[in-house]
Amino acid sequence: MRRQLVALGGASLLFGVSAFAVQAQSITPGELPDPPVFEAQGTPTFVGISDIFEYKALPEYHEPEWVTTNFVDKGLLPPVGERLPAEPMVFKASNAVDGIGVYGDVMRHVIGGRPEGWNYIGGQSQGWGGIDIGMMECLTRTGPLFEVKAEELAPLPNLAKSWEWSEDGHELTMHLIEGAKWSDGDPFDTEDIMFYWEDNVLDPNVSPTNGATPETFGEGTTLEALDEYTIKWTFKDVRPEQYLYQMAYGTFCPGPSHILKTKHPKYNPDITYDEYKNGWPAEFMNWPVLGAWVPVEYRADDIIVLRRNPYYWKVDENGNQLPYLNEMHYRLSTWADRDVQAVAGTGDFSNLEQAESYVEALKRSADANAPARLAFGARTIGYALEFNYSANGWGEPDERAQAVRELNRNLDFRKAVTSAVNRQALGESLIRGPFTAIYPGGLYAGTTFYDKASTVYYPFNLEGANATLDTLGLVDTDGNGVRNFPADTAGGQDIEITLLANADYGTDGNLAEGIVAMMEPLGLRIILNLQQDVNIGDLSQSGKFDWWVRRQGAEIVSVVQNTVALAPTGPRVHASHRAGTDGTLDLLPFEQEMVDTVNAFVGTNDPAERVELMKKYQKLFTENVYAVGLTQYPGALIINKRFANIPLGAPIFMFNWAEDNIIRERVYVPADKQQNYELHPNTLPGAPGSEGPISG
Ligand code: BQZ
Repeated sequence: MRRQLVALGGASLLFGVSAFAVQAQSITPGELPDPPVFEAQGTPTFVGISDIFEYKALPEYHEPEWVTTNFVDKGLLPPVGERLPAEPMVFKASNAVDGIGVYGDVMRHVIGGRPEGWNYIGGQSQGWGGIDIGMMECLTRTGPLFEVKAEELAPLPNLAKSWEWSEDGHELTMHLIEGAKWSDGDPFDTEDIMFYWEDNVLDPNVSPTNGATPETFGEGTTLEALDEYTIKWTFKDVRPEQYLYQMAYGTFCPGPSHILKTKHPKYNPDITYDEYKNGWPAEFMNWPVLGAWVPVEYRADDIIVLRRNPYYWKVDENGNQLPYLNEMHYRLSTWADRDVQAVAGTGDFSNLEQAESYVEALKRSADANAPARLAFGARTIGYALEFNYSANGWGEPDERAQAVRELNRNLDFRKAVTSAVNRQALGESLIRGPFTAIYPGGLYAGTTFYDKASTVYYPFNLEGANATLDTLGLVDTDGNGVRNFPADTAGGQDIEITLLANADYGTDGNLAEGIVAMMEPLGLRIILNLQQDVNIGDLSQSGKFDWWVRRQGAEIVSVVQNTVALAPTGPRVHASHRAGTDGTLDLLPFEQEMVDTVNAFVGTNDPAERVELMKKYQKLFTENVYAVGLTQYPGALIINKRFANIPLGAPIFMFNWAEDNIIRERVYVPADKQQNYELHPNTLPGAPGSEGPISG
C-alpha cells in the first residue's frame, strides 16, 4: 500500500496533479463524534466544604486501647490529648457514608512502582500507588473536591487551616495548624515550610518530586514566615486564588526539615546534592511523616509495611484519633497485578485504569459473592502523543533529533501526524464497547471547562496526511519506504523518530505500538523507547525524547489543578516544552497565545471570563494540534467489600487520585468484618532510622 502511496505522492510532485486534487487530499477539520453514552458511572453526593470537616478542640480524645496500655501507660508516649494540635481537624460524621468508625485491620495495596528512597521533596518517588499520598500532607487538599458543590469549589484547608488576602490582593497570609507534630514527635512549624520553599523549590539544584518550581506559584512570588505558625505569600497578580490548588498534593507537601537539613549542602558544605537526594534509601525505616501511616518494614521487590502515626493530627467527631486502619501494605508487583489481586480479594484496592483489564475485572466482580465492588467514574483517564517543541537545546538533541524538533514545530507536519491516527481502531485495540471516546487532544469531553464548539478535530485521513508530507518535501528518496529529510537537513537521512512510553503500563505500551504501526503507512519510522517508570521522570524532565505517549495529568481533567502546566508558563513547567541551554523558551506564536490565556485564567476569579478563556485555550490547542489526543475512557475504583466510608461516585482521578479522594484516614472495617492481616499488630513506629516498629 505504502509503496503505491509514495509513488502516488512522488507522481503528484513529478506530474503536477491539479491543485484541486491536492486540495481534496489536504487536511481539514471534521465533525467530532460525541463520546458513547456510558451509564455506569456513579454520582457523588455534592456537599459544602464545612459539611466535611472543621478545626476545633474537643472535650476528650481517644485512641486504640493497646496504644494506651502498651505505650501511654508505660510512659513511652504522651497521652493522646498532648499528641494532638490545639485544634485538630475534626471530620463530620454526617459526611461519612458509614459514620463513626472502629479501629483495626489493614488496607492491602499492590503497586507497580518501586521506592527510590524517602526524600520526596528532594526528588525521590516512593513507588506511587498512594504510598506518598498516605505519608505526605500538604498546605491545602483537593482530592475530595469531586464531592464539593460547584458554587463552593475551592481548595480545602489542610496544614494551612485558614488564610486571608490583603486589601490590595497581593498578599495571602496563611495560618498553620498549631501544635501538630511529625510522627517522631518533632514539632511541625514554619521552619518545615520555609525549608521546603527556600532550600528545595527555589534551589535550582533540587527537583522536587511532582515538579514544583518557583513558577508553579507564579513568577516573582515570594514566601516568608511571620512566626512559628504563620506564613505570608506575596504575588504579582491580584488575588490569584488559583495558586491555592498548587499548594495541594504534589507541589507543596513539606518534608521533615529536622531530618533533611542534616544532609542538605546549604548546611553541610561537604555533602553533594546527589548525596542529599539519596540520603535516606528505602531501607531507612520510620521516616517521619505528617500523614496517617509511617513506613516500618521494607523488603525489596516484595513489600512496604506502614503502621499508624501516633501523632496524626485528625480525629472524628467523637474525638477518636485517626486513622482507623492500623496498617497499610504496599505489595511491590505490577500495576496490572493490582487489578487482578483486587478483584480476587488478595488485594484491597485498585484504580482500574488500564482498559485492557476491564473485561476480566468486570466479569470477576459481577458475581454477587465477589470480594470487591467496582464503581466507574467519569472519563478522566486519557492519553496523548506529545511533541518535543524545543529547538534551542533542551535535551541536547543531535542533528537527527534537532531535525525532528523542527518538524514538530511545523503545523502541517502535526496535522499530518494526527490525521494518520485512526482513533476508533486505537480505542478498540484496547477494549471494545462504550468505554473509549474519540479524543482529539486538549480538555476532555465531559469535564467542567470543556466546550465542543471550541474543539477542532482532524478526522482520520491517511491520504491527506501523505499528501501533506509530500507537500512539505519529505519524500522517500531512497525507496525504502521511509521518507527522508530534505538533502540539506540531517544529511537527508530517513526520518526516524524516538517515541518514549512507560513500560510499567500495558496501555502505554499498546498505544505506543499502535502509533508505530499507524505512522508506517505515512512513511515515518518510529523507534519505540519503552522505559520503566523510574526512568520516565528523568528522561521526560530532561527533554530526552522526540515524541512521548503520555497519560494526561490533572490539569487536563480539572483545569484548576496544576493549571500552570496547561502551557509553558515557566522554564520548567510544561511536559513537552522546557527551556533550552540558554534558559529561554523558544515559544511558537500560538504557544505564546496559550501561555497568555493560561496566565489570564490564573489572574482572574471571574467565572464567566474563565469559561471564555478556556474556550480560547481549547481552540488554540486543538486547531494547532499541540498534542495528538489518542483516547479517553472512564476508570473504575475497585475496593474490597469489607471497607466502610467509601464516598459515592469517587473518581479514580480528577483533582487527585482515589487514594486521596476517598479520605483513607476515615475508611474503616466494621468489627465483624475485620480480618487478621496485620503483620505487626499492636506496634507503633520506632525512632527515625531504627529497625522496624516497636511493641511497647
Ligand atoms: C495512582 C497513582 C497514585 C504519577 C502514578 C504513576 C507515576 C506518575 C502517577 C495510579 C500511579 C497509579 O500513577 O497508576 O493509579 O495509584 O499512582 O499516585 O503513573 O508514573 O509519575 O504522576 O500518579
